[in-house]
Amino acid sequence: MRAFLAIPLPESVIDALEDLQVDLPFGRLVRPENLHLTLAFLGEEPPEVIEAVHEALLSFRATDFDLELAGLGTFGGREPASLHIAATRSPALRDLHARLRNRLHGAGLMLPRERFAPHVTLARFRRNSPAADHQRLGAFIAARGETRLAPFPVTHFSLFRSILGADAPVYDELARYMLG
Ligand code: 2AM
Repeated sequence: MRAFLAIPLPESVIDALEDLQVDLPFGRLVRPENLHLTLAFLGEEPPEVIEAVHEALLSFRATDFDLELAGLGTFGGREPASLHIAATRSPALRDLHARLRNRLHGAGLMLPRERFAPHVTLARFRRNSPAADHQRLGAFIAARGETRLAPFPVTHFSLFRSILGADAPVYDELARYMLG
């Protein structure tokens, strides 16, 4: 089972992100129901491992906090693979991520060592996109890159199953873990 832990977004934030996506010049837009901020990608694991993670998270405690999304960026270097809006760094978010990592480790799941770059992916791009598309994306980021959304309270995070399809992935919320 392919699974991940993520913060779902409130309707008001999804609306604002959709407004931003409308003006994107190219790329595959992430559907509104799929917009989220990943805390930990668990990967493809047997159901027993995901069950163990769930058990370990039932007693997980963390305080609630406000999250701000601000600033557009890309991943993939010179050949961008995706466009995202970043989460403003906050001690609460960093702490939540670090403590989750520890808890997952305790449940037998070692996450790869990589820098936590919290973000919400807005669009994905084909490999070998024409240079003109890169220019249009650059212009979009130059125009809208400073976008800053109103902070919103994070009250919970969720365990999602991801089912990959020919088209967009389908994310099922399997469990919800309250903060605060
Ligand atoms: P992304 O949006 O930056 O691609 C489900 O795939 C979620 O897990 C996405 O938010 C995705 O981030 C994230 N994720 C992190 N690492 C991943 C990986 N190695 N493979 C697929 N998804 C990953």
